[in-house]
Amino acid sequence: MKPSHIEHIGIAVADLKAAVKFYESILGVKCYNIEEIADQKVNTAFFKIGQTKIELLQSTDPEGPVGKFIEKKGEGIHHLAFAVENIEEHLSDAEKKGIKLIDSVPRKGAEGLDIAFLHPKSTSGVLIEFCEDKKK
Ligand code: CMX
Repeated sequence: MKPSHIEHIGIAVADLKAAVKFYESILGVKCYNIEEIADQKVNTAFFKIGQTKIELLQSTDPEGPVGKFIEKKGEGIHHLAFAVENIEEHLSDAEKKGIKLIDSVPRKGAEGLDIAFLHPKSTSGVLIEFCEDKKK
C-alpha cells in the first residue's frame, strides 16, 4: 500500500488569470482545465507535467481554506497530493498511526477524484492530500 506518484502540487494564487499566463509562459504547457470547486471555495486551473499536475488555486471567499492561507502566509505551495489506490485504506492506516485527519471520509474533488486531507499539524506542517481516481 503506497502512493503510485505525486498526483498534483497545489499552489495558492491571488489572481488565477495572471498565474495561468505566468505558468504557460515558463512551462510552455497550456492550461487544460479550469474548474470551480464550490464546496472548497476555490477556482482551480490545471497543467500536466508527465504524470503530475500543477493545480493553481484561487479562493472565491476570503473565509475559505485558500483565502485564509493566503491571508496568513501569502501565495505559494499549499498542498501535496498523492495518488493512491484504496483511499479509505490509506485514511484508516494514517488514523491508526495517530495522524489527525481533516476528512475521515473521502469527498469529491476536482476532475471527479475522491480526495481526503490530513491535518498539517500532524504532518510536519505540510497539508497532504490523498486522491484516487475511482473511474480507472
Ligand atoms: N499548509 C500548511 N499549514 C496550513 C495550511 C496549509 N495549506 N493551511 C492552514 N495551515 C495551518 C495554519 O497556518 C494554522 O497554523 P497555526 O495554528 O500554527 O497558525 C493551522 O493550519 C490552522 O489554520 P487556520 O488558518 O486557523 O484555518 P483552519 O483551522 O480553519 O483550517 C485546515 C486549516 C488545514 C484544516 C483547512 O485549511 C482545511 O481544511 N484544508 C483542507 C482543504 C483545502 O485546503 N482545500 C482547498 C484545496 C482544494 C482542492 O485541491 O480540492
